[in-house]
Amino acid sequence: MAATITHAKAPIRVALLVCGTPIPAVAVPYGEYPAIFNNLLQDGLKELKERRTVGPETELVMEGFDVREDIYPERLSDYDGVLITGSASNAYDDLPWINKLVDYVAKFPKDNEAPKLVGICFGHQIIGRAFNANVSKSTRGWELGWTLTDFTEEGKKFWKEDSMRIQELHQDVVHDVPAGFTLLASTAHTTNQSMISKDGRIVTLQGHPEFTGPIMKEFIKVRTANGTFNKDLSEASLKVNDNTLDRATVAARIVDFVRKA
Ligand SMILES: *[C@@H]1O[C@H](CO)[C@@H](O)[C@H](O)[C@H]1NC(C)=O
Ligand SMILES: *[C@@H]1O[C@H](CO)[C@@H](O)[C@H](O)[C@H]1NC(C)=O
Ligand SMILES: CC(=O)N[C@H]1CO[C@H](CO)[C@@H](O)[C@@H]1O
Repeated sequence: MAATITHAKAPIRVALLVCGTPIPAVAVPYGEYPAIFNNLLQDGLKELKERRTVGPETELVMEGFDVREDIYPERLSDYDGVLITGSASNAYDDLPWINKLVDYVAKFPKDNEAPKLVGICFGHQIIGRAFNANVSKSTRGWELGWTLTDFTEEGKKFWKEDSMRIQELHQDVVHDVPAGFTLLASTAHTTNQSMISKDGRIVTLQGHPEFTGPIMKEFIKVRTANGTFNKDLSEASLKVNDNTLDRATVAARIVDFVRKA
């Protein structure tokens, strides 16, 4: 910080509830989820600065909390947003840390001072479960890699685009839209790709805006080698792996959603 007189605005503060650790082929070159999500959110902030939605001095500070180790933010009012990551675990597993997270989301404060809540993949499914949606394995198997996701009319209003190109890496789905939520996006594989709570405080995404093409390629390679993905699925997803993603647009919308205007 320069020792000049500034009218520093408080930074945008995000608590990341870390629910998993990426495979070593991803974690070694790209970092664990705190680093990967920090990159995403900083790209979103950069986009908002380019659009002059926020001033050039605006900062974003992200802190990670490993909820698998029962570590949660001490004071929620310290944060503008709380973001729940992906995981190799299943959102419907009956494990103490997962049950606690579901309970935490169900009781998440909703007053105007409370942070906004964002769920990505496993986080989307945890939010579905917390609000009594049926979360279980898709009958269609894996949805994998670069995917064009269509927005609903409500989704076009929220995301301010007609569609979203995003990475997918899941076989579990939220089977219905829970009461109090509105569907924002769908694909042929998974109807419930994104939702918003009717009070406008919770937003979810089934896809992974934090995964770039090179990150996704590592997941595909490792899980094809160990038999999780069959050859056809693997080849189909590698073929579209270098396609353009709407990473900055999605990241900017997430940052804009959580920040206090
Ligand atoms: C959840 O959805 C799956 C797939 O459609 C179905 O098999 C299962 O019975 C449903 N569970 C509940 C509790 O509705
Ligand atoms: C394949 O690798 C992934 C990532 O390491 C792991 O989550 C999954 O359980 C493995 N599956 C098998 C069948 O070994
Ligand atoms: C698997 C799936 O996509 N299920 C449902 C998602 O939500 C819509 C709207 O409630 C249902 O019609 C789908 O069947």
